[in-house]
Amino acid sequence: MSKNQFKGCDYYNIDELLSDEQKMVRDAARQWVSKEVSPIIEDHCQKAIFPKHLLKGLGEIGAFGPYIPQEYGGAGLDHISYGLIMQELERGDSGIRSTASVQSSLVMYPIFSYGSEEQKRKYLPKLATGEMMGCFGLTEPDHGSNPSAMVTNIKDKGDHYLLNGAKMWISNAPFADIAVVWAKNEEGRIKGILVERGMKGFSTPETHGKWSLRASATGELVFDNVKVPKENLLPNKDGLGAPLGCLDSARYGIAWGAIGAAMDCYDSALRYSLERQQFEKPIASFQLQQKKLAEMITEITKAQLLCWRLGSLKNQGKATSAQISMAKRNNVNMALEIAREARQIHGAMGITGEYPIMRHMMNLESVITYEGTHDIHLLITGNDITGIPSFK
Ligand code: TGC
Ligand code: FAD
Repeated sequence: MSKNQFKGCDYYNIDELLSDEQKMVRDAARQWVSKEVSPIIEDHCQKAIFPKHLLKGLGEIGAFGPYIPQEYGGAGLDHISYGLIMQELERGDSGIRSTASVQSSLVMYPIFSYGSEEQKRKYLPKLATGEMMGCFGLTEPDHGSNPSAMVTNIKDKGDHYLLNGAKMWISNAPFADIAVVWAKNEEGRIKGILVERGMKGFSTPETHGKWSLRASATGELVFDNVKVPKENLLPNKDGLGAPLGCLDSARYGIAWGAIGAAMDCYDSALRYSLERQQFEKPIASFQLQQKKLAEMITEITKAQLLCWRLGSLKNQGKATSAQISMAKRNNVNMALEIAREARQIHGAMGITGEYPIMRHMMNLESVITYEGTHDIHLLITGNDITGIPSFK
């Protein structure tokens, strides 16, 4: 079976809700993924190699900072366009979407929203083209769901800060040129600081042995008395709300991205079930297989509508963090369930790299954990509707 037969799903004519620009951006990303990602991704995943040669193309299709204004090198697009790009990238592979999510929402967004004018001019244009790559360090070995307890810290030494601590599970860390790092100052206030590769005492060991997101490079950030110039501090926001604000943007992109992975699994399962014959009939003719396929397209359609509405609210500046959590949680879980069902429809073939299913399924096991776990997003909804936080 060719890997490039993908057709998008549009059961409810959602394309009619999209502008010409949004459809153009989506189609360009779709074509790029079919041409550049689909043919090579399985091999890179099997070998656990990040396809670094794709960075230039990601920059060219506007995947780095799609909603950052053009004067800073971004594409100046709206949030639905951003979502559609993430959807198409994750149709290719969650690891590729991850790289773009981190660069856009966790590196460019905080520099754009919390940075000085000099920081914006220095970093954003190069980040937009992929000439410079970034990563985002919030999670620590002992502080994942509860980042407020982080121990990484900065001390004011007059003309510089001294940074100590460690971050873990950091996407893009092994090759990033800069890291947006969240650390506590002497008063215990969380600050964002830009750490550059090459600073003495800063290292980024790679995390090996992952069964998930194998084509994404993950690593640690280790800070051993790193001297960071004062001008590298993000001056315009601090407190836990600063990193969590970045997560809102990334979680929003993931809600769309998960639809891409689900569409790829559905597309492959539908085609396979129509071609594969057992008991002298296509397996698609059996009610049990039709139930799986019908439920898949129903869930994908619901997820698309959720994201389209969320994107419209985001474009109006009205999307809440809790609404974003609901969409991230629902859509990633939806995609994971679809990947599992699609794997069964493909029978034994479903475990091979001949089809994208098992790769999506394994990737989604990370996606359901990072950017806030499935449980944490449920608790965010619980907090929002009851007014009672139950995290602690
Ligand atoms: P809490 O007391 O609720 O809030 C502290 C302050 O933050 C504000 N806030 C937010 N601001 C913006 N956006 C949000 N989503 C926000 N949620 C809360 C809040 O208003 C408050 O502000 P202020 O001014 O009153 O101080 O905080 P808490 O300590 O009780 O924690 C709440 C909880 C558990 C929901 C939060 O810590 C959380 O979301 N934990 C999950 C951690 C997480 O998602 N980590 C992700 C790391 S990055 C990553 O995974 C990248 S993967 C990238 C890829 O490869 O794609
Ligand atoms: P824990 O917080 O230890 O949670 C373990 C389990 O306990 C989960 O099921 C969780 O839901 C549950 N739990 C925790 N607290 C509660 C509670 N209050 N109530 C109920 N249940 C609870 N982080 C970054 O900062 N930057 C990155 O670029 C990044 N990239 C990542 C890439 C990958 C491939 C992965 C796997 C992770 C990445 N992360 C990154 C880290 C990710 O955000 C964390 O793994 C995630 O936030 C969960 O933290 P944890 O793994 O420490 O799990």
